[in-house]
Amino acid sequence: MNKNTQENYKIARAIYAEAGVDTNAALEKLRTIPVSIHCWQGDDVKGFMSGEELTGGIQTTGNYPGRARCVSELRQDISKALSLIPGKHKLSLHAIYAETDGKTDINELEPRHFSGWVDYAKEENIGLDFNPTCFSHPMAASGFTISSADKAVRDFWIEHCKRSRRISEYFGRSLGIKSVNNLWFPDGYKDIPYDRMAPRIRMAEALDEVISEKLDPKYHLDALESKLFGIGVESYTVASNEFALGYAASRNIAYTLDSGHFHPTEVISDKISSVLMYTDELNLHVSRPVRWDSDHVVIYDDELNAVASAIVRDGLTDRTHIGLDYFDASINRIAAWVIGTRNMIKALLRSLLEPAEKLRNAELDGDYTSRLAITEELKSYPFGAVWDHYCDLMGVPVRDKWLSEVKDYEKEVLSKR
Ligand code: RNT
Ligand code: ZN
Repeated sequence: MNKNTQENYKIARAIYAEAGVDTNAALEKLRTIPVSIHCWQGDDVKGFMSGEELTGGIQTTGNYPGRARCVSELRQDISKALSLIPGKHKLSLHAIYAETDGKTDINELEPRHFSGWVDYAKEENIGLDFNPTCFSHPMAASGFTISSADKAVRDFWIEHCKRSRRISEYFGRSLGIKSVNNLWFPDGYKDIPYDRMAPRIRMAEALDEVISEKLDPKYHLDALESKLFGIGVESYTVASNEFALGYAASRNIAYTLDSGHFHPTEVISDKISSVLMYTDELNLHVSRPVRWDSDHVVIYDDELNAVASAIVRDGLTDRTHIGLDYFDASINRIAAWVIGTRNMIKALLRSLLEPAEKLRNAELDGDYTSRLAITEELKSYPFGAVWDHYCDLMGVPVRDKWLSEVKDYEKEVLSKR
C-alpha cells in the first residue's frame, strides 16, 4: 500500500465524515457493483466469424496499430485492461467472438463454441454477458433482420437469437453469475417509410418466438435495446424507444438504454428511474455520442455522473446492469477500455460519497437552498483521494500510473503484431 495514498485517504475520510459520509461503507458498496466491459473495443467490432465489414449503421473510425486479430490476442489484451481496473467485473461478448471451425454460421452457434470464453472468465474471476450479432452478415444486407418481410431472413435471425439465449444461460450456469442477453437489431429505413407498423408487428412476433423457450431467470436475462437512428437508418428504426420499452414491460424482460441512441441533446440519466417503474431490470450501454451515435470512449462528464447517481441514489444497483458500449480505433484500444471503465466506476464512487440522508431530507423539507449548496460544495471534496485509495486497495495502479503499463505493453506486445 502506498504511504501517501494512505495519508491522503485518512484526511479525505475525516472530511467526508464531517459531512456525514462513511467513505469505507461507500467503498464496500462499490466493490459489489460490476461493470460489463464490452469485448468489441479490442478489435473494432470485427470478431472471428467472417471477414464481413461492419454494417448495421455503426462505425469504428481510426487505424491505431495493434488491434487484436484472434482470440488469444483479444484475451491477452482484455487481461491487461482488467489488471488496471479496480474491482470484479463482467465481460460482454458478441456472437461473432465464437470459436468455431470456420464453417459454422451464426445461426448454428452452440454453447460449446464459447467454452473457451467460459474458461477464460473462470481464470479471470469475472462474469459474462452476451449479445447476438444481427449485423455484419449477408443475411442482414437488406437492412432488416428479425423484422424482415422475407420469412427466410426472419427465421434465420430468430434461430440466431434463440441460440444466443442458450449461450447466455450457459454463461450464467457455468459461472454462477446471471448473464444478460442483449438483443439489438439495426432494422430500419434510410428514408421515410410508408408503413411504420408492419415491421414492428413482425418484430414483436419474432421476438415472442425468440423468448418462448423458458430459461432459468437465475442465470439468464433478456434485454431489448432501442435506437433512434443509425448511419443509413436515419428516418425510421423498428425498435424505437417506445417500441422497445413497451415490449420489455409487457413481456417482463429488461430494456436496454444506450447513451447514443436518442436525440443529440437527450440523455439517458433521467430515463433510468422511469423505466424501472415498469420493468424489473434495466440494462445500460453507457457510451458517449458526439453529434451522433459515435461511440466515443466514456469520459468523466456530467452525464456519466448523472447516470451513476440515478442508479445509486434510488438504490437501483441490483436492478441495473451497467454495460459499456463504445469503440474507438484511433487510440490505444486497451487504454480506451481502461479510461472508460475506470470513469464509470469513478462516477459510481462519486455518487456513493454523497450525504444521501441530508440531501433527501433537504429536498423533502422544501429546502432547495441546502440541496443546491451541499451539492455544489461536494464537487470540491477530496474525492480523488478516496478513489486513489480504492485503486490502491484493489491492487491496481493509482492515478495515471496505469498509462506507463499500457505504453510498455504497446511496445512489447502490440507493436509486434
Ligand atoms: C448499436 C448498438 C449495439 C452495438 C453493439 C456492438 O448502435 O449500440 O449495442 O453497439 O452491439
Ligand atoms: Zn449499444
